[in-house]
Amino acid sequence: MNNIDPDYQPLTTDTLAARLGPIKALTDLLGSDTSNWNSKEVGDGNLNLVFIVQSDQGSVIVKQALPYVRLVGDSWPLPLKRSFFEYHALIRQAKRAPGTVPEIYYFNEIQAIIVMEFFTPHVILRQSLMAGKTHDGLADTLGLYCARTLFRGSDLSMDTAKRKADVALFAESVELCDITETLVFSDPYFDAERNHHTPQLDALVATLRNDVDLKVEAHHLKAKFCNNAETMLHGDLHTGSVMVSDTETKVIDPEFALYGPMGFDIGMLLGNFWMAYFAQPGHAEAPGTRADYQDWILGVVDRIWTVFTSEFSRLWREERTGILYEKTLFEDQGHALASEQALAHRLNDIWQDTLGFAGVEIIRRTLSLAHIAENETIKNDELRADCEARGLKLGRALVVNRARMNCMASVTDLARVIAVE
Ligand code: SR1
Ligand code: MG
Repeated sequence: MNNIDPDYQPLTTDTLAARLGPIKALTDLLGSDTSNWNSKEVGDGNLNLVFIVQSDQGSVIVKQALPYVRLVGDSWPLPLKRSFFEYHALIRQAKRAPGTVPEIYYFNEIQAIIVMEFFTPHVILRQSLMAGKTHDGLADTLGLYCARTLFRGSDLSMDTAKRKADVALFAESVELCDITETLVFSDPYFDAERNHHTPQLDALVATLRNDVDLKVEAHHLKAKFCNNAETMLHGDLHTGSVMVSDTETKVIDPEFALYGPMGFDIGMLLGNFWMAYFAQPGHAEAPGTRADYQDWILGVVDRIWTVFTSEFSRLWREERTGILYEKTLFEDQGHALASEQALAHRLNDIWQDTLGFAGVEIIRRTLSLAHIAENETIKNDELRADCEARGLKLGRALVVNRARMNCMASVTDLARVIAVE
């Protein structure tokens, strides 16, 4: 269903200033002389229009949803209401993890427009990972962001009535949820119409599609994604949803926000770092020159998990006010140990989910519709297939063996072995 309001009009660089000029929030930032506004369309994602609008007074991002999937065209309609879910996710994330998401200046539901803070000189993390750049503080910010948004959006923290209302609100995001259910958890495992892959991977793809253990585990993960409304997720937390400068890390684009299992966001994030790790030979200045950088990526992954668990544990001990594992039944009854035991169990569940969701993310970014620039920009087909095959090997191991991998070091070691074999 895609009911488009008759007043909806996509913006263009020619019409933007005239259409947004009357809005006070924008004139406050850019000045009222719209002839001085300069707009550039920079959207390179799969779905939306994105404009940078600058004047000599300031700059903003104007993001507008299109009524279809930009990656595919108008043959695949998509509701404009995703802009509403992105807006609601951003205002919640701003409260739960202050300083990590763009400030919103203006929202128009009918036009599906969000005007928000322009991060400059930041770039999309995925581009930086291809260029071999390091960023101080990246892992810490991402680990804190995950712990704070996931904990504070759950029944560990939220007022139960508000949380139930929120679950109902985001449950309306049916079409975007369906994209994830289909593209991440189903399409990769059969010859779906929208799939594509590097031809040199034909034999490996056929093997994976006949791999019963993999299919069963991928579907256990799909059941968890569909049935476990544990917290408000970003829903699309890959390295294209992170912006970085030398000193700052920001998280953008939560239009796929929904209630789901905590491990989904962290898993997608780590899966994208592991794919960037395996893609480095495709971006190396000369063979073998990215080894130190690959180590840096694995260090980032390790640190994200360490910071996540440490902050999640702190929140558990200091901020647990929701209906789950109530302090009155644990610490206040003199059962501090029970509280720590429950925390350890929860973290272990999140860890196993994280590995599994990382694995399905790696597999879908190689076999399904939406791939990643780290691999797509490797011009040499053999080299690209080689990088992708290594990722797939790790992805399969994460999905199938996640219950037997009990620490990050075991995953890091496995990634290192796969990278050189
Ligand atoms: C049709 S949309 C394809 C992918 O792009 C988005 O960023 C999500 O990752 C989605 O799965
Ligand atoms: Mg996006």
